[in-house]
Amino acid sequence: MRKPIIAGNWKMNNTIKQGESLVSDILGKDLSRDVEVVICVPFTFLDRASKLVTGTQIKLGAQNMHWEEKGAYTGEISPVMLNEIKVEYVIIGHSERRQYFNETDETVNKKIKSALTYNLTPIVCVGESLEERENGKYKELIESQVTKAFEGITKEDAVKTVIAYEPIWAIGTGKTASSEQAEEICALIRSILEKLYDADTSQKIRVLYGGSVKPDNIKELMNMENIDGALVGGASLKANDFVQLVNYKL
Ligand code: G2H
Repeated sequence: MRKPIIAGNWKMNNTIKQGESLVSDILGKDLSRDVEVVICVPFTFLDRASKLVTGTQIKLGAQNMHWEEKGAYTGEISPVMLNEIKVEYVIIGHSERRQYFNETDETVNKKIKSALTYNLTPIVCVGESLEERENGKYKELIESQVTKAFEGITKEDAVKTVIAYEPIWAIGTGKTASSEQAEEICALIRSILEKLYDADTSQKIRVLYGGSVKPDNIKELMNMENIDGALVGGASLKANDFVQLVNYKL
């Protein structure tokens, strides 16, 4: 049984003050115990957020990290620094990082390995652009992204990861992939994992969908066999919406 995850990706939103108020609004409501709840907040809020969520059901994630432990990498944050403030998850290779900050399949692979070394759970993002979807090459692209991301990673480590399928054309655009489209690719990802490892390993890895997930489409998505949760941007910035997503079963 794969425990569902609802992970908020705040992106570059919320000052410390705004973050405190959002976290306290979320914690003020009942959250389903059957769901793993994660918030991935900006670096400036991580330390404060870590104190706020300690002892609660909410787990903390970063939105990026460098693969090295320390060194001359101006502007970067290391896995050791995330460990120090009890961060448990880290988003790796979000399409916005691939698109605006030159992340490649190679850096994604290095970051996943490093996250695993430092006991952080990587939420590995993959997904195709509109052009790739329209030219019909999207399945090959997903296969290549997943294969390169997991290169050199053992199955014992692979089961500790989470994958998020985020079609770029559905991110922040209000266009959601239909639940069937999302399921098709999440199932494909599982079959790629089966090829890379084995059936048992592929059944253990949680695959999330991300891209304009909202309270009114979460149920349909979660009903799909291969979708184990959601990586949520916009709707994670409103306490009511986020809590409704967490409580999708209720
Ligand atoms: C996709 C998603 C969260 P949104 O980037 O990672 O954002 O829900 O705003 O489309």
